[in-house]
Amino acid sequence: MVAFQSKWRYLFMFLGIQLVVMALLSREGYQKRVTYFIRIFRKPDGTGFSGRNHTATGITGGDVYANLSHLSKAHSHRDDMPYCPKTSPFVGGPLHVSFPSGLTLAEVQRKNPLVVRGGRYRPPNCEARHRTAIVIPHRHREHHLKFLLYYLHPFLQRQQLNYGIYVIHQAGNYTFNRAKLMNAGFREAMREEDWDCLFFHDVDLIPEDDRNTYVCDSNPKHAAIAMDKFGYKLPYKMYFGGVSALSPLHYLKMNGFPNNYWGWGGEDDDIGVRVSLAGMYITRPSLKVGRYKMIKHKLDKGNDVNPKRFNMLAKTRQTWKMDGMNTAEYEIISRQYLPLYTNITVYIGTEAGLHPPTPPPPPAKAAGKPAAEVPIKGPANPPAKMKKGLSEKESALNNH
Ligand code: BGN
Repeated sequence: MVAFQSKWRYLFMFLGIQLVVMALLSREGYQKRVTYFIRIFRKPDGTGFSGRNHTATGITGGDVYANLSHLSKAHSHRDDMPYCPKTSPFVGGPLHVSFPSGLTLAEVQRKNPLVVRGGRYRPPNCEARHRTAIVIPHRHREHHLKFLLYYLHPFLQRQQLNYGIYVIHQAGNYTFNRAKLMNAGFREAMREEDWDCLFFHDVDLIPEDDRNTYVCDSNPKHAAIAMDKFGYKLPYKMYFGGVSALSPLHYLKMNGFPNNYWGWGGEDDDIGVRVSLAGMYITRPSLKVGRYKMIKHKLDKGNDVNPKRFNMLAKTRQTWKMDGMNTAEYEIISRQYLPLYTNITVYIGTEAGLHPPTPPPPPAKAAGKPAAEVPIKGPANPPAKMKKGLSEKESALNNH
């Protein structure tokens, strides 16, 4: 009898240990199942804050404007306000993103009453811990810009940032140059404010999770790690396109971005290579958080695929110190402080330079016949020209 009892005891002990081991081995799945059951039995939380939509199929994402309305103008910004919490209470996770027809900029403005002239915002009842500038290279994409502004303003407000949005518009019809526009954007944004972080943002990418915080890391950050068009994963390991974040120091350390990639492709890879050549590395949010939806569109006019990109990329190691922020030349055509963003229109020249010497007109054949008209390359009345070389502020930062 005694022998029988101890046999059972051993058997139960053995089964118990097996259960514990199994639970430990399948910890992740085990936790998921437990959370799932807890969720079924839990009442909906009374805070009502999250604004997330739960459906039978799972989370479809919350309204990006949920619970922002109680931040009212009544709280005017004071100097003695406490710092905002390290993690914003408005951040909740996945966001619902769709592109309904009929959206107007007036509607975006109405939904963002605390955004002031030039697309600036500060949290009304606490001192922001971070100052972030968003730099958006742009031409002929007003339709996309409207959607980006609709989502980006409340997204940044959820993160309690002090922020400003800069749209850098390329003047004229010459081939688009994304990276050079960003060099201009960096300089013009820093001229206005001591931003501690700059987000270089494609106009057609909408963030889908507000835990993707628009603040800088200790190394350059690639934020658009999971885009819908690439099946929500990185297309290749070194990809640095879409949305990236650099502090002013990071930016100057790698001599900014290249100025000579005209047309589509390669400039983002060059920027990625510069990061490592300058002794830094790329950081990324998790795949779950760095999610973006792309607004579908055809390849733009004036942004043909750049056939020189392969050769140029092969030479980045030799060229990065000679071409970048220290050689960025452009002219400001206009600067408008619009209600939802600062619109800076820049003339960035052509592959031949800002104002390449024009060949002398062919001699007139017959006496008295007027010489052929020479096409004007730059703006008729060139305003504020940005000369080559770093500005005083940039040199100071770079020697820091
Ligand atoms: C890559 C492009 C990137 C682009 C991604 C995603 C090049 C250089 C080839 C050596 N790079 O192929 O610029 O962002 O695709 O579309 O073309």
